[in-house]
Amino acid sequence: MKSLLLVAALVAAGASAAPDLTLRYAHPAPDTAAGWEKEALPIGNGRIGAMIFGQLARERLQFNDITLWTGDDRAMGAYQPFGDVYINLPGHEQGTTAYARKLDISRSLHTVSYTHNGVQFRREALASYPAQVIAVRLTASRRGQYTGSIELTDMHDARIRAQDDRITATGVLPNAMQYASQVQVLNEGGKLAVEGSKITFTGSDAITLILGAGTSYINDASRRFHGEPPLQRVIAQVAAAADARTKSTDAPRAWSALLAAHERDFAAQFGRVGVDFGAASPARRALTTDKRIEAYTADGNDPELEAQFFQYGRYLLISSSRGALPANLQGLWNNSLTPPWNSDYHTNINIQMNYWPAEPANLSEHARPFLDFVQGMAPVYRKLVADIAAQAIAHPESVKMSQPDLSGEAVQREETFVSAAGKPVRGWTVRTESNPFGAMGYVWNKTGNAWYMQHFWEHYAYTQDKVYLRTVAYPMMQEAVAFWEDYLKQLPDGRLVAPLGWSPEHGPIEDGVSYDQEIIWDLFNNTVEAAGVLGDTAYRDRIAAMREKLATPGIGSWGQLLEWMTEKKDNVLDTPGDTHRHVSHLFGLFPGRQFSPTQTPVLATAARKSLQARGDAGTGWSMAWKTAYWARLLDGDHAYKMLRGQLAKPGARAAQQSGQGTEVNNAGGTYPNMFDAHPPFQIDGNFGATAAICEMLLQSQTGEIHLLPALPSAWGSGSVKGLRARGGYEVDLAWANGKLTSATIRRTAGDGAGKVRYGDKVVPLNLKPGESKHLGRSL
Ligand code: FUC
Repeated sequence: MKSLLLVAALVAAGASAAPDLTLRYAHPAPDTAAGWEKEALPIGNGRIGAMIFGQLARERLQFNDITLWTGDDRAMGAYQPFGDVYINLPGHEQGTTAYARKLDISRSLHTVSYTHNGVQFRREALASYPAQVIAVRLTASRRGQYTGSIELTDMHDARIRAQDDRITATGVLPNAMQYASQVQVLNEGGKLAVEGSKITFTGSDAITLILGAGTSYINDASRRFHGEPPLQRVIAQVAAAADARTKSTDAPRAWSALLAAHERDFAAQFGRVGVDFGAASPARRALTTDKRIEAYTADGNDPELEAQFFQYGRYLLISSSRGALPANLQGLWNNSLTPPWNSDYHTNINIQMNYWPAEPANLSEHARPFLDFVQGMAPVYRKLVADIAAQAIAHPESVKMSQPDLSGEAVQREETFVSAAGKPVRGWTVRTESNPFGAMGYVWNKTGNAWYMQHFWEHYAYTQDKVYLRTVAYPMMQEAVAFWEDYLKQLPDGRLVAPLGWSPEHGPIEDGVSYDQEIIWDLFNNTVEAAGVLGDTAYRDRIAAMREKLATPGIGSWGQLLEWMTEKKDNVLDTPGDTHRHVSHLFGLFPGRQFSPTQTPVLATAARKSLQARGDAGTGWSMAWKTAYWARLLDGDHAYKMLRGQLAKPGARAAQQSGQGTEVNNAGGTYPNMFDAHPPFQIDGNFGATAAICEMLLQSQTGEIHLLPALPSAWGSGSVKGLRARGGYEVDLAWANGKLTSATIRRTAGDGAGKVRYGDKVVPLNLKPGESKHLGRSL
């Protein structure tokens, strides 16, 4: 009876079966560039990864190492594709039935299965973090069925040779980066032979492939980013994975050891967060993912697909951010020698958005590659700024200050980095584009330094790791503060403004643009809090006083939050018809915390006005950012509308404009493989969507743990477990009929009291690490 009641209560609370976390398809991804981008499926261990096509007669794993870059400390270069592993199985393309291609994102396992000549064939593939290899296992329901060959290719003319059961590629890029890859072929039954640079197998029962890859890149400016040659490391990784325990290779055992260690490792991160936004219909569940996205585009109604999209962002972050470099514009998946925007590190939204989900979605350690990247680049950036300032002081006549361009796209300007007192500014800053050797390009994005610092602060705010704050984050934040202390300009009325900034990719270059002002406010505000935590009170008070002198964005003629200090009168900028994708002047709403409906309602109302005017359609990342904005404005239904548009297939805006009556609106959208479309594929939209969904469910930026701040009516009943809140908390929530039914808050770290908000009600929270509190529907 008791258990029946419990079941009834769970059903009432909307607890359904855990959402299906497997992407599935009934056909292979075409072996074309479009097939790669929209249909092939990604696996990755945070450093190396592959896109898998699921082809029958010639399976392709296009693989990458996140450090394989051309360019150097001057030339941007581009993130490079590494090579491919081909599995040739001649004849398998004909007469195949029961084909299924799947990616289970809760296990990080890719499978292909099909029947051919009455034999069931199966392939599994994974990218292991513990073993640092990619592994593929091919099995069949009958013995002796595998006859074919393995090829290893390379995109940069490496020397490739096959010997015994291994194929090895080694090469050097023009920038002197060394790289190596190796695939080992383990056969069970039948025989292996070397044929040129291929390995053939005849009549084998099963085949296991172990792929290793690496480069000599090291994130260390003092070594000019050149580390050890990778070949010996790659050989050792492959050998260890091929059989960790004995000298004679035992492929089934090697595979099961690899699989078990991989699953344990992956589950320990992925499994921290579970979501349930409600159940989809059995008819929807029966669809393959591509068809499901189409059905969703037509009528929504698939909370499981939304849950999958949320978790896909977490899957992609674990898979592309756990190595020597942070996730780039495509995470770590790239098939092109000339990828869009070099698949680089863009500083005016893109790299930051990649890391928005890391802390709230309980993947804090996956923020480290980004934080380490910033630390690693800082010496190069510091020297660059110092050199520019020294040059400007020694040769003032050499400084070419070009006119700000009022037409939209800004011209390149020269910076002096000389303070009003005629001295070089302290610290460093960034341009819009950057590579992993310290080279930067395109327009200066000077508050990029302060925006980066937000991530250092947030890492502390969520983890409450004071050693990290004191030894890593605080000194970095203070250096960024010093830069702005030296560089801010005082207006005659005493207000402080950032000189000559650019609201990203929009409008003129001028003093005091809102984007800059808000990011500097955020830096000062976080630094004030950090100084408070560390007891640095004199410094804290000085920075707090400076924060108060910063010019705050004004409110314009139609109630909008001004993007520039003065309202533009050119009939384009600052009009209700301006739908530019960057909405950077609302930074203070998200990811900043300067504006909020509860604490600064006037500014929040102006932000809402601006956001409404910018419209819902946008590129992938733009839509994700707007989703988060609506969540911070506590408008769950509008946030949901944005999510609906982003998760729809690309082209919905065109459909809407041509009168096809679709409710959804996007300029990006989601490809069949669930990669976000800028378009083209750009991963920030995936990460931004995951972060925005976190903001719909839980917020903590104002000092309160705000439960279900922007729950959309579409998610009537559901639950979430394991989201993180600032202050060292982990939160589980359940709701029914749009109302909170229970909350469990666990404290994992930190000290001091907190507060919990649901709707208008706020209650105090006093937890020590290890303690938890359960709250009911009325807190
Ligand atoms: C910024 C954006 C573009 C694109 C590029 C990689 O410059 O304005 O839309 O996302 O980064």
